[in-house]
Amino acid sequence: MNKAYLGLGTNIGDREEYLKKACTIINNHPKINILNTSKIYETKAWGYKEQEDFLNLCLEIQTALTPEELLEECHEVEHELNRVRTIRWGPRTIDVDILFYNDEVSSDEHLILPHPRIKERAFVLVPLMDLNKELIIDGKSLTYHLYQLSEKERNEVKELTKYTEA
Ligand code: X6L
Ligand code: MG
Ligand code: MG
Repeated sequence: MNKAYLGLGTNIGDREEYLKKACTIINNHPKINILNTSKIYETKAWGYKEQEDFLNLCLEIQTALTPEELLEECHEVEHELNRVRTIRWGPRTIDVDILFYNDEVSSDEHLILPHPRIKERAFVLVPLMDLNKELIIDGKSLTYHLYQLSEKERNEVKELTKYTEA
């Protein structure tokens, strides 16, 4: 069995519902089991700034799929949840990225492992730290990479708190 980490992001419509549906589709796959789910974070958009805030979370999974098969399943989830690609880095109902697959390192242009941008993105580093504080990228810890980012970037990742009626 293989262990992998996925990153999910959404900023259209009922974002929590999209996260929930994506997790259900992923966990219903006969060759994938979700082992652990991070907290949900509300995050400011990176890349293309003029869009709604995202919800981001990460999953730790166990899978019998190869990295290529897992990537196909990630795309299948995006397809089932009606992701439409218009603006590059623009709004999406769901984005599912493979962050780590065991400790594999690959520079294949279709599937770079670990995900090449993890260390620059607080919206990935913070939820990953919920799951595994021992993960290493380029010889450094997640905490190290997080503190290389500006305080502003770190502060743009907030644990989602639910307001319930008194
Ligand atoms: C300069 C140029 C600096 C581009 C950064 C960063 C581009 C991130 C794309 C960048 C640049 C991305 C999410 C997001 C996107 C998400 C939040 C991307 C791809 N996905 N913002 N922006 N959460 N908060 O999941 O990650 S688009
Ligand atoms: Mg992404
Ligand atoms: Mg993606």
